[in-house]
Formats: sequence, C-alpha cells, structure tokens
Amino acid sequence: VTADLARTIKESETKRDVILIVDDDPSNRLLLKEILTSNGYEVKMARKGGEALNMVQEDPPSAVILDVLLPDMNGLQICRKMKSSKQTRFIPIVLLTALRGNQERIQGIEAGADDFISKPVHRVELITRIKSLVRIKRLNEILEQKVEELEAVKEKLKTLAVTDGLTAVYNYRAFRRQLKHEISRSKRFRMPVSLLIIDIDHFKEYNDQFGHLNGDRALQQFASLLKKNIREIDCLARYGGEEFTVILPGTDKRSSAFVAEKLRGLIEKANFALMDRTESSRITVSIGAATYPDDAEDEETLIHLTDQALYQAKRNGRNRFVLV
Ligand code: GH3
Ligand code: MG
Ligand code: MG
Repeated sequence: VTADLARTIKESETKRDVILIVDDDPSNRLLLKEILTSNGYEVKMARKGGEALNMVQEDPPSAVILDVLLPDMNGLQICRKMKSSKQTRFIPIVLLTALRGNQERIQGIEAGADDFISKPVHRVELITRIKSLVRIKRLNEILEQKVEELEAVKEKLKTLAVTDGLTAVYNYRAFRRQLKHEISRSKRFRMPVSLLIIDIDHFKEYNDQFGHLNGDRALQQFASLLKKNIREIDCLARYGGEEFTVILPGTDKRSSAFVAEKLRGLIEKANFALMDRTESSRITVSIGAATYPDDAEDEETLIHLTDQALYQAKRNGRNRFVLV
C-alpha cells in the first residue's frame, strides 16, 4: 500500500502545474510570470476578478496568486467565492499584500486565503510558498481519491459478506440476520411472517446423471427463477447445498401455502439448460412452510418446524409442500 501510494504521489508530481496570476498591473504580472516559468511552472493570467473566476471554474489551476486590489472586484471576494464552491475550494490561494498589510492579512485569512506574499515580490519566497502549497493540494487530492476507493471496497466487501458465491442470492448468515430482523418487526407491528425451506428432490442423482458442473448451473438457474417470482420484500437465501429459504414478511399461513404451491409448480415446469447438450433437464422440489407467530415463538423453533415440514413433504413422496 505504501509503495502504491508513493508511486501515485510521484506520478502526480510529474504533471506540469499551472499557476493562475490575477493582477491588473502589467509589470507585476510579467515579473511573477518570469519567476514562475523559470521554475518550471505553466502560467495563466487574468486582469480582472470576473475573468479569474471564469478561468478557475473552467480549468482549475494548481494555485492562484491573487492581488488584493483589482478593477472590478476585491481579491478577498474572489477568495470567498472560490472557497465556498465545492469545485474550487481546494485550490490554494496566495494573496499579494502590501508590505505592512496586517489588516489585509487578517481579512485574507478570514476570506480563506492559504498564504501571503508582500510586494515587492521576493523570488525565493514566492517559489517556496507555491511549491509547498501545490504539494499540499496534491496530497489532499490523493487522499480524497484514496478515501473514495476505500469506501467502494468497503461496500463491495459488505455485499460479498452476505452473498452466496454460486447463486448470488443471500447466504446462510444473511438469512439468519434477516429472519431475526423480520421476526422482531413482526412482533412490533403484529404482522405474520412465513418461512419456506425449499429442497431440490434427488439432487444427488441429478449430479450423477449430468455432472457436478451442470448441477451447479442448475442451482444458479434455480435461484434466479425463484428470485424472479417472489416479491421485492421477500428474502431468498441459499441455506446450504441444494436447500434454499424464502422469508415472506406480512404473509399468513394461507398465503404462504399459495406461494409455496406457486413456486413448486413453477420449478416443475421449468427447463434447466445443460452444458454441451441440446436437451434440457427437469427438477422438482419439496417445500416445508411455517408461520410466526402461529407455529413458533422464536426463530430457532420456526426453522426447526419448517425443516420438519420439509422432511414430511419428502416422506409423503416429494414434489409437494407441507405446512406445519
Ligand atoms: P432428496 O433431497 O430428494 O432426499 O435427495 P437429494 O439427493 O437431493 O438429497 P441429499 O441431501 O442426500 O443430497 C443433496 C445433494 O446435493 C448432495 C450433493 O451432491 C448435491 N449438492 C449440494 N450442494 C451442491 C452444489 O453446490 N453443487 C452441486 N452440483 N451439487 C450440490
Ligand atoms: Mg435434496
Ligand atoms: Mg438437502
């Protein structure tokens, strides 16, 4: 990480920095320009405040050297404008002040100026100030970019932590968290929540017949078919192997039977594509269903009873659902 950061800083340092000079006095402008260009900076110039503000918006420079007295606008006003805009507030501003300009400096700091140079301009002083300000700006930008990158990685990790790698639906961990959440909501709002556990019938044979890779593909197609046929608020998860769970918030026993039967019929009719084969395959499922609070007082019991109903569906001959 440090090596990466060092490289980023080095890369950003090889770019030529553009300094904007804002001064209405031509000889002053030329002097500043000469000092900066002979030190490797690119220079842009503006005579008036309005012109300077436009240039800063259109193509943000690495720093601005700003005379306090300008024909159309006070330098302090420009400072305030630049520092209040999201786009330009990180551009360093050096104010050109009179030698004994203490009052000006205090006002300058209040307006957001980053540094001061007094007239007549001293070469070395100007260059050292500009150098360090440009460097700070660059580091700020890199820092901001790194923070953004980290945030993106954090989001990605968060998603990965709750997602099943094969089917991209929620994983077991997310299922447990979601069930807990829905049951406590259900308690609060006195609404039922139903749980389905769906297990593919004879999936071992499916693997034996079509191969494990086709088995994996079937699981993927299976999961996306289920996902497409439940509501947005329902939560589909891979419980493990070829077992899936669906949490149905706000769904009572009767409605859960309706959903279970709908999903069972859907799977029974679906064609599952196979690799390297033109024909497709068929799958059936057995489903156990239970409802909170009718059947159980807590999530452990709810899962246990749903599992027992599933077992019963298997014993009754598969390709069917059983309610607790
Ligand atoms: P039934 O549920 O109808 O009783 O029979 P079954 O053969 O489906 O049941 P069992 O639980 O004994 O076997 C489940 C099989 O599912 C075992 C395993 O080969 C297969 N399986 C589990 N996870 C995966 C997976 O990620 N990919 C593939 N291809 N197969 C899997
Ligand atoms: Mg099975
Ligand atoms: Mg199983």
